[in-house]
Amino acid sequence: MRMAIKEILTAPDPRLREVSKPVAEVDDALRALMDDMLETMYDAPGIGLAAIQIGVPKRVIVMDLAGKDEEPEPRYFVNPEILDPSEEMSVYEEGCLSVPEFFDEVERPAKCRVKYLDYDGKEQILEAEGLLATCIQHEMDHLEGVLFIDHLSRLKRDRVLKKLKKEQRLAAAL
Ligand code: GNR
Ligand code: NI
Repeated sequence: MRMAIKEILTAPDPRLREVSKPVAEVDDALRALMDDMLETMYDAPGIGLAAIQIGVPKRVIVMDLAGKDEEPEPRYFVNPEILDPSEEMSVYEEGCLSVPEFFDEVERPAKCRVKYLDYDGKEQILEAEGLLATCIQHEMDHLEGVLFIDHLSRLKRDRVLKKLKKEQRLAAAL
C-alpha cells in the first residue's frame, strides 16, 4: 500500500468551514484516502484526523488512540453518526492539528454510540467513552465545519485566530 503525507489545513482556511458530503461507496479509492489520512495523522502527530483537514470534503475520519509504546490501533469511520449522547458531560483539554499550538478545555457528552462504515464498508456500532468519545465528537464537528475553538468564548476564539493569521502572514513573507 503506497501512502502519502498530505498538507494539513490550518485555521482560518475557509475550507475547514465546509460541510463534508456523505460517501456513496467504500471502494479502493476511498481506502487510499484513508491510508493517506492515517499516515498524515501519524506524521503530525495526532490522534485523529478528518478528511476536510487535508482538503477533502468527505465524511471520513481516522483515529488511533494507542500510546506511543503500544501496538498501533488504527480506526476508520465512514459516514459516522452519533447516537444516544449521554446527559453526563466530561471536560477534556483539546487540541487540533488545524489550530496548531493551542489547547483548551471543552465540555462534551461523556459517552455516546457511533454508527459508521468501517474500512471494508461494513456497518458497525461502537460504544465510546473517555478520550474516544471526546475525539469522535471533535472529528464529527470537523465534518460540519466546526472547530473546537468554536466551543470557547468569542474572546478566546478571536485571539487564537488573530495569532494564526499573523503567523501565516509572516510565513508567507519569507
Ligand atoms: O491530535 C489531536 N488530539 C486531540 C486531543 C484532545 C481532543 C481531540 C484531539 S483531536 C487532535 C487531532 C485533530 O485535530 N483532529 O481533528
Ligand atoms: Ni481537529
